[in-house]
Amino acid sequence: MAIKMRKAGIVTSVLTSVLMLLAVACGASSTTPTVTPPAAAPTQTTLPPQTTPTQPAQATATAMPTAAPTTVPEAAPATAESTEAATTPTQTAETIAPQDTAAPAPTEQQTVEQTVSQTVTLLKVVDGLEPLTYLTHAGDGTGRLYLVGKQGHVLVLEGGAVRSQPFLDITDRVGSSASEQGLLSIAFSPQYASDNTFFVDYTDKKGDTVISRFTAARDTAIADPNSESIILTIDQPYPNHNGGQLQFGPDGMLYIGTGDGGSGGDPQNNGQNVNSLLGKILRIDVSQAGQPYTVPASNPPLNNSNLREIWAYGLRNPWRFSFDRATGDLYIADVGQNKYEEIDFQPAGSTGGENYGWNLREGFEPYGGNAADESGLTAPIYQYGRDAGCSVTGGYVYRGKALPSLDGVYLYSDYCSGHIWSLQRATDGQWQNALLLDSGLNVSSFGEDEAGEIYVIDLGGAVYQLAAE
Ligand SMILES: [Ca+2]
Ligand SMILES: [Ca+2]
Repeated sequence: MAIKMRKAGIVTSVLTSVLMLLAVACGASSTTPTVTPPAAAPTQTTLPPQTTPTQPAQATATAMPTAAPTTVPEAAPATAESTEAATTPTQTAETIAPQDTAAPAPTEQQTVEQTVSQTVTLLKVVDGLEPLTYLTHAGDGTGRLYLVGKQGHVLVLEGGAVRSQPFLDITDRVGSSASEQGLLSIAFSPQYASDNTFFVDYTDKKGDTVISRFTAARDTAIADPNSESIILTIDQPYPNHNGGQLQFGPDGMLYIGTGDGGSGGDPQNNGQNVNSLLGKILRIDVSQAGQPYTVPASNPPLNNSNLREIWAYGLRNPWRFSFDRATGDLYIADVGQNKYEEIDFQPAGSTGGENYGWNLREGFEPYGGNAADESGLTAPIYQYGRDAGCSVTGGYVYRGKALPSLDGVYLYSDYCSGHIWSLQRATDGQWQNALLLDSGLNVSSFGEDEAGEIYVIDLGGAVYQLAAE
């Protein structure tokens, strides 16, 4: 009943978002909308026109102290992906597709599913907001939650209500016209209590990726939009696949997810190109004042690439990734092309350099006529097909207190199907996947509060908390 009520409450916002989205992280393709956009969503309107890219800008990266974003040719050709369709959320039951031999099909998932599904529900925290892409906390003991709005606001959720004054408003520089563009995530410095610093990842008015440092007044939770110091820009050849996740690792380094730049099939081969920052997880040190960032000497050398920021590669659009706060393990949810959504894994203690396969492989399968050779590639720990969704939304390993049965379980969802799943490694080392619940939402992201409780973000502008039933 609770879920039914929630669905009714978000109909309008879902309709609004369905038009522009296709899946925030997806890669999902341009399909003619089947519903009419409410007039009140002027900035979230059109899907990219289906034109064929002509001269995509070369993806390059520049480290800049304080300057304005680099300029690129007015471009951003539209996406050209073909077979992914924008669909309204479906409620199809999960069927676990057989995995390849690298990850044998779980054998006890039914048991896990029953145990978990009886204990978990979603409680609505707030709705009716602008399109949301992320939620996080500042680690400062205040209990405040920060809601990231696609158009360039960061809102403060305090005492169960959203404050009228935003934490940050950078709508003047965020470009969010395409479904995967906008303010995509923020991350507070691990030393926020002393350095008042946080970082943002957005696409600018030209569609290029900008990663910036800002400062805030911590007591009032108000950030100065003029405090922006751009630390990294990445030219984007296409509007989609912009990555967008920032996370500080347990090592204090800032990890950045970048998409392959976009279009479909990675036409520039950025994922496998260690001389491009696209299609990667980057790892940089932003702890030193007075310079944009430094590259940790411990980053892996990759074929003598000069781009030492690269930590891992072969990714398509790692829209969301996170670290297990207890173990330091890294979970990367990489949005698939036409067939498979996948969860990638990097154990704590990794020295980096993993090649997650794109665009040689999609999930466990060869892609684009490539040979089946898996040598040197890191396979996913799990994949699912179009019967279960169309755009994976990575979450977190649960380490809160409210749901002890989920301790150590990785939670994730799919933007299109709204299913929320659990994934955990059994004592025999095999990964077990189970359907936790059907949210009925367009899950754009998960978020954690300081205590490790988990929130589910609907792109339509609502936040739910995962709770015991
Ligand atoms: Ca792009
Ligand atoms: Ca892969």
